[in-house]
Amino acid sequence: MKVGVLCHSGAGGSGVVATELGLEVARAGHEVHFVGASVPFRLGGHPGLFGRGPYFHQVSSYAYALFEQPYPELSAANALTEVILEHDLDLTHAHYAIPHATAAIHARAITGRSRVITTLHGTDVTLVGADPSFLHSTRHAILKSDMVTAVSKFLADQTRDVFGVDVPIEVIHNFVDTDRFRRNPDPTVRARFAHPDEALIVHVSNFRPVKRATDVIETFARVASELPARLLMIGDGPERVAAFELAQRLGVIGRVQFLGSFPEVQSVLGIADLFLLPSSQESFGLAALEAMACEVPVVATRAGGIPEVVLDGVTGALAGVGDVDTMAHAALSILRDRDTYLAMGQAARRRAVEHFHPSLIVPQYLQAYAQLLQP
Ligand code: GMT
Repeated sequence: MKVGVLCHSGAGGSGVVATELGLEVARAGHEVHFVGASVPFRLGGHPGLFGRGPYFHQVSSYAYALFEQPYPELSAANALTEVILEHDLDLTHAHYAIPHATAAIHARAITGRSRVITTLHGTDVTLVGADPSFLHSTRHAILKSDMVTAVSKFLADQTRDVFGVDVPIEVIHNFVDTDRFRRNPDPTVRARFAHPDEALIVHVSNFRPVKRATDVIETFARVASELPARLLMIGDGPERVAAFELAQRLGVIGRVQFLGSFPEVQSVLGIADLFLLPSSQESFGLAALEAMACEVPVVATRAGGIPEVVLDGVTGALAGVGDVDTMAHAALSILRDRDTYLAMGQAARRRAVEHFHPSLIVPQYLQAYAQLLQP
C-alpha cells in the first residue's frame, strides 16, 4: 500500500501516534509519505528504514498581503494533492480532524483518488471541534471520511454525542513500543536527577490548560511535605509559567526541574517512580501508557478515556478532576509501600504489553486500510 499521513508535527500525542504508526506501517513493507509543515517531532531523529522511507514532504505556506491569516488547510490540501499524483497514493490517514481530515477530503475531491481514513484523537472533538467556529467543518470531515477511528471508546461515544452523527467509528487504542519504553536500571542515569532515597515523580505533557499542570505542582507539594521527593516536568506550553510560579510560591521550586520538550522521553520515564496526569480532559493518555510500559504506576484523574488505560488500584490510582488531596494521598500510599509500588509497576508493564503492544494495535490499522481499499 502507498499511504499518505497528515498530522501535527509538534510533541502532542496525535503527532506521536501518527509517527509511530507510520514507522510501523513502513516496517511492514508499505510506502509511507508524511505531509506537513515540518518534520514530525518523533520522526526527526529517526534514521529511516534503509531507503524504504518513511518520506517527508513539506507543506509550504504563501503569505500574501491581502490575506489576513494563513490558510493551512488549503496549503496542506495542495501539497497532499501533489504527493497523491506523484506517488499514486492509495489512501490518506488524517490524524486530528481539523485541518487534516478536511485537507485530505479536499485533496481527494481534487484528485478523484486516495481514500481518507480519519483518526480522532481528543481535543479535535472535545474542545476544538465542539467550538461553534469549527463545529460544522468537523462534522463534515467526520461524515465525509471513508472511515473514522477514535483512540478510545469514550472518544467514539463523545463524537456521536457532540456532532449528533450516527456513523461507524472504530475504536483503536494508542500503542507503545515496549522494547523502547522499559525500565532503565542504570543508577547513574537516575543519580542525575535524584538521590537514591528520593522519590522521582514525572509529568509529561504539552502544558495546555486541559493538562492542569498546576495540579501536578499542588499534588507534588503535598507529597514532598511528607517524604523526600523530586519532580521532573517534561514538555512545554502555555501553562508552564503558571506551574513554575506556583512551585515558587509553594516553596518546592528547588525540588522541581522543568526539562522542556525532547523526543527520547523514555530515558526519563525509565527511571521514574510515579507518573502524574491530572488532566480535566484526556481521550486516552498516551503519556500515561508510555510510563506504564516503564513499570511506573500512574496517579491520574478519571477523565475521559483514562480509565480505559489506567486501572484504579491495579496499575495506579484515579481521582476526580482537581482533587489534588486524593491524588497526593494515593501517591504517598504507593510510594511508602514498596510491595504495592513494585506490584503496581509490574501490573502496569504487563497491561501495556498485553493490551497496547504494537503487534496488537498496528494490525487493526492495517486491516482498516485493507478494508478501505476493497472495491
Ligand atoms: O489534544 C491534545 O491536547 C493533544 C492531543 C494531540 O493531538 O496531540 O492528544 C490527544 O491524542 C493522544 C493520542 O491519541 C491521546 O493519547 C491524548 O489523550 C489526547 N489528548 C487529549 O484528549 C487532551
